[in-house]
Amino acid sequence: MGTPVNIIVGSNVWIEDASLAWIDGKVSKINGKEAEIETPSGKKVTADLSAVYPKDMEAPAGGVDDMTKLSYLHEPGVLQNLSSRYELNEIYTYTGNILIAINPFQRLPHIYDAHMMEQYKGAPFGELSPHVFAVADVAYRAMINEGKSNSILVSGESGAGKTETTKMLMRYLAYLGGRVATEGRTVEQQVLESNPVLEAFGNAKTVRNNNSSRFGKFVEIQFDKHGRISGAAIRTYLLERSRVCQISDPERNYHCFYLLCAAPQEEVEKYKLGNPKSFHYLNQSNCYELVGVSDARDYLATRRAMDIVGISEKEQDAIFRVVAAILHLGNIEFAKGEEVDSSVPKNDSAKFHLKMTAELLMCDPQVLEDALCKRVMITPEEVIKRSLDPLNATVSRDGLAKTIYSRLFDWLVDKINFSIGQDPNSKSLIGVLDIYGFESFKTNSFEQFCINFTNEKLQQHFNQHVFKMEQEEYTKEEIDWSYIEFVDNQDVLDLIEKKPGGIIALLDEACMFPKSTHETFCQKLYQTFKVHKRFIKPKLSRTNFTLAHYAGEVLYAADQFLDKNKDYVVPEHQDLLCTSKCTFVAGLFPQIAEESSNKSTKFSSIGSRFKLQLQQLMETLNSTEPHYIRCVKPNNLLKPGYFENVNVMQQLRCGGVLEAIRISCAGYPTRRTFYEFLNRFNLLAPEVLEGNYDEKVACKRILEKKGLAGFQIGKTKVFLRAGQMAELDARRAEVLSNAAKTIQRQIRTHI
Ligand code: AD9
Ligand code: MG
Repeated sequence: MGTPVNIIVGSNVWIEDASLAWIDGKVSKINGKEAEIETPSGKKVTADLSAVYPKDMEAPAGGVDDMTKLSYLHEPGVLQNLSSRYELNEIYTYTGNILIAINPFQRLPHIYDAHMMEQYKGAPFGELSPHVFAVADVAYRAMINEGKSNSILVSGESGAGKTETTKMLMRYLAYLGGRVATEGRTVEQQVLESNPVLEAFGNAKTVRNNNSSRFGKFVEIQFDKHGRISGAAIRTYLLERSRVCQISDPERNYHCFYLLCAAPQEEVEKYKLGNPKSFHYLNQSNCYELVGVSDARDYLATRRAMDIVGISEKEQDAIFRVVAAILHLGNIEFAKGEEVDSSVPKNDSAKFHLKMTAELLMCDPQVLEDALCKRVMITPEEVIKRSLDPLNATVSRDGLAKTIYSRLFDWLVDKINFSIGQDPNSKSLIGVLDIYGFESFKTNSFEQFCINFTNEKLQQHFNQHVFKMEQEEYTKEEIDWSYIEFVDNQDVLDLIEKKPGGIIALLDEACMFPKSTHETFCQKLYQTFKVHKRFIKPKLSRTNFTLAHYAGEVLYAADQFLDKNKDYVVPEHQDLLCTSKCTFVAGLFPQIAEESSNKSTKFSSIGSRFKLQLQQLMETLNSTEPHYIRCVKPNNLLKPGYFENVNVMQQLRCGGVLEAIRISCAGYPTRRTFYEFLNRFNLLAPEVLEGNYDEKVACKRILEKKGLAGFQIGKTKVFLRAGQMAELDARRAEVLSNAAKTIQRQIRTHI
């Protein structure tokens, strides 16, 4: 992405560096294609001339607020700009219309207060410093003025600040579309208070973020014809279920478990809770408390937020009773029973927790024990009760915990949606998307596969919007345009989601076929995608595969793909809970009418359902005008003040930010129809329009007369290079002010 410039001895330049990404220096010698560079520390390095970039010595010390204003546009320039701004706590920077937000990891004073909101309200985009409020404001104005739905897509890796950014956007939209001085539970207040509720049940401390969202979220805020918030719909995606029963040090389970253990004494006693250390689902990790967070206070805050979003006292009690039940459930350990391969609660403690679980879920303890330890097999001849060994009984127990928890989470989302209410007459909406960023760990499983699939989809949306649409417009207008290359990811998407033959389809097939194992599934993948350039079979591995994603290669371990893809509630669990005496619990497990006796036809998979959800999301997004916010995590210490170059660079590459910068500068960012152009600028050369004229020719002549070059004339529009519009506007202002002076003079002479 370099600008071809002459590099000579004495030039100030940037060169690549393994640990700092880029370092600066002065060229001391040039030998053929190689340059010798002296760094400020006195070190001498040689580098290929093609890898040496000029450094802008005139660049303002505090950086520029829009990357497209950089005079030398290349990676080191971009990085330098962001880092010098970050040092001054300027965490926001534009790249054209894209907002880059770098996590400050500290509360910056006043930048989100009421006064700030007031300032951004209605201010033209770009007039004030870059800010999330400015993006929300543009979306809101566009919606009001054009009656079109808008969406704001927030992306970035875990801990980059997506959720915080989303909350700021929602707060600002609630400010713009709220009813001033209305008391009580307003729609906008409910929309805002849905956040703490969902965070209590869907967020957890991970290594990457102390408050990591373990689900994706799309909030659709509906507005009435006066621009006031009139309803909202929250859609969530793929809650991480495995966390309920499996955590590793130093992570935590979902916040709600710890909040409940820190509840007022009478509640803790009512549910026979106590120290989180005594529960298996929590004590697999040594982390119980979070620095700067009071679980006791958050418990009360969550209760208050639940009140506001319309969850009744009775429902809240039932919700926390279910949360407590899950903790007790996790403590039911099994030992071998008398019969071969059977199991029974291990000891008195296990029996106590079994009794507690049954009591809290309001179901029969014996039926609960059977549901955990036995399976009913129906053959054409008879009904057989088969026992599970302790290991399988534990798997059954964990399965039950995950099912109950995910049903509880879905219930919360439905309830919030119901109580906020949808506005059927809403003409336009603003959607805010806060979804997990690209993930690549040492071992990656089905969750990462789905997450990365999401990111491929969103990347394509971004590509289409920023790149394809731009280029299509140029092609449509038949203007000369050498195509900027970008990596199209349609091939990865096909590989994943094509029906038939994509990975998800093959996985579903494997799940439906009783004899398949993860090995046979992988063999099938290896065979099918032998020559696919995005699919790599690692040498020596029989159960792993690598996908070349747009953001890099990710190695997936397929050993749990089949299990995790099965969207299946054990019938014994279903029967147990749908007959619970607690209407809330029974309501989480509605009885589904048997549609057909053939169960295999009713197969549903997490992968396919997720794919469908994503398709719907993309359809919604495609019907809106998108705005993008790219969040960046400056360091992995989660501390203020550290800006890790290599880390940030990697994130900018993954998010397509660098390509976006390149295209907005290399292309023609400003365009006007011939009519609009003439209307605005004919006064620059009125003689051009005298007599018969052709609009297109007239536009061209005005531009030429004003000495501009590099612009393009399309079929219906004029395309201007960055900065040219400003130049024309300045001349127009000059002409107008001269004209005004002349008129004043004439008036004066007449008096
Ligand atoms: V994840 O994919 O859900 O794990 P996010 O959502 O991208 O992740 P989050 O918004 O939760 O990250 O931000 C992580 C932490 O960074 C927050 O808990 C805050 O402590 C901190 N943060 C993020 N943005 C800001 C901000 N604008 N001001 C102050 C911030 N602190
Ligand atoms: Mg988040």
